[in-house]
Amino acid sequence: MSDLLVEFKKMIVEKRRGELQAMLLSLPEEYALPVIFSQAVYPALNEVRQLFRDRRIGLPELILSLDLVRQTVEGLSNQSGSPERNQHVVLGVIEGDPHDMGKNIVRDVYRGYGFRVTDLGKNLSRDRFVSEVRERKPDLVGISTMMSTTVDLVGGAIDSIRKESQDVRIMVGGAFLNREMAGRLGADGYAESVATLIEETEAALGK
Ligand code: B12
Repeated sequence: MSDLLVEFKKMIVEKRRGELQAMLLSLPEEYALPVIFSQAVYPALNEVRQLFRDRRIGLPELILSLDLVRQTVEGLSNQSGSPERNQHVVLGVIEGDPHDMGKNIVRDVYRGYGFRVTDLGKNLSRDRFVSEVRERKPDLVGISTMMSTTVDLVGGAIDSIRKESQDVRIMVGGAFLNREMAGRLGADGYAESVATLIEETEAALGK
């Protein structure tokens, strides 16, 4: 890994916001988005989560760090110059779950890769997903949940979306889901994290 990307990752983990912003503006052109994501941003995300698990940082610090990761992804996405794709993603968190930080990072990575994204926010009922699919006719719906208690609601939303449209593809993700559960709930795709998000999404869209 290049020294620059090692430094970039450290800046995120150590929350050196000012330096990070300056570096975002001066990154050499040869650093393509997938390389920066996989070698700096994503390892930084993992390191921050590990620090939290090891109780070396607390919840407020975790939230600040996750927000900085998200802002970094957003900054990279805005300047990525990725070709626009003609694909529309509608994204949101299922009802009863207030956790939206994972969803927000997913949204910004999609935008960075040229997808058009409609972010519906959080606390979305199955009816809301259905009405958005009816009106917007997206290529893909992404449903996020971080809680075990809301996983079944994701399955319900998928069933209802299927009744509305056979064409739309559905991806799910979030802390308590895994590939096997995603399949059981009837999703077309699952991504454990943004590290595999684009490949998994392309596979789901190709189904
Ligand atoms: C941060 C946090 C909060 C923050 C949320 C801030 C926010 N705006 O999101 C706050 C403090 C508000 C919060 C509140 C609560 N929380 Co909380 N929270 C967490 C914590 C520590 C981290 C979650 C997170 O954001 N992770 C960071 C993201 C980046 O994680 P990620 O999983 O890697 O995200 C990736 C993937 O999931 C994937 N992905 C995500 N979405 C999608 C969508 C698609 C389509 C795809 C393809 C992929 C994908 O890509 C992401 C990026 O790589 C977790 C513990 C943990 N270790 O996970 C508990 C946790 C989720 N919380 C929990 C609970 C219980 C609560 C509360 C109910 C606590 C309470 N009793 O009050 C409250 C909610 C109250 C309410 N209003 O209902 C529990 C859930 C337990 C369960 N059985 O479900 C957890 C697991 C903690 C625990 N161990 O008990 N929480």
